[in-house]
Amino acid sequence: MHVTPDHPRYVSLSLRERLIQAHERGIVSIAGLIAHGRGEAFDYLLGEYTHGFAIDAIEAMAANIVLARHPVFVVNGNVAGLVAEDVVALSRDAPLHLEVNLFTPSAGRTRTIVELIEGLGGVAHTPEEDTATLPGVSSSRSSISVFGLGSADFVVAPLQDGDMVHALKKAGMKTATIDLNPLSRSAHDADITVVDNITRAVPLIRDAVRFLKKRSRKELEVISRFDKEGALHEAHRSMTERYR
Ligand code: PTJ
Repeated sequence: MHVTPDHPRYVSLSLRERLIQAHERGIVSIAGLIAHGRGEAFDYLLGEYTHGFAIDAIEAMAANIVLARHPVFVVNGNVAGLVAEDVVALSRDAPLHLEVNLFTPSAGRTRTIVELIEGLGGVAHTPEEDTATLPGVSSSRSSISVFGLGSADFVVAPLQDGDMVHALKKAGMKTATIDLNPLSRSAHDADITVVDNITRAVPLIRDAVRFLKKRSRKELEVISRFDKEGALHEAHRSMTERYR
């Protein structure tokens, strides 16, 4: 479908088109297309812009990335389909590790996503290089890389179905997520939740990381603290107000 910039829903329709094309290239699953529709509905309620509560979360996430010994960003089909370039750029700037971990398991899709990342100049871990097990996650997703998630002290796991963030926390890792749904399990389980569209959030995380790298450890420790309950409350409030 060709969408022209003068269409009133240009940005939203372009994202949809990007995801459909990524599905056709074997990156995004069918379930991923459904998940995107759910995200669109929440984004509509948010007014499709980045709120102050998301900016606060982005700054806290960026400070944690800079402070971490071994930060890891989890890439699934939707993340790769929507923001592969930005995520690779972030992984080089921070630096942080990327690990491909899929909800709907498929060796072929994992390989396609790894090739996409490598084509953009990035590197991605997969469990195939050396496997560890993450207890509490259903299916083959419990297989993680020893050098990626298996060594992580801070994990950014965006657009997750629910048990991943919970399991990472149980394994003792500090976690962050990006999720347009402030009611989701992941949004509540993560230490830091960015309620925003990942397409808007990742470029801002990259800017924040670049800026915060110049700050002292003491300053970073202050910025890294985050009032998650307050942020989720603000997200609920702004959605309800817009709905009214
Ligand atoms: O590629 P795979 O196999 O790993 O599958 C990935 C999906 C996303 C299909 C899988 O993790 C899944 O089923 O997720 P859920 O349970 O649908 O949850 C995804 C969450 O991401 C929902 O709360 C959505 O509202 C949210 N979401 C969807 N699109 C965006 C989003 N959040 C931020 N930005 C988006 N663009």
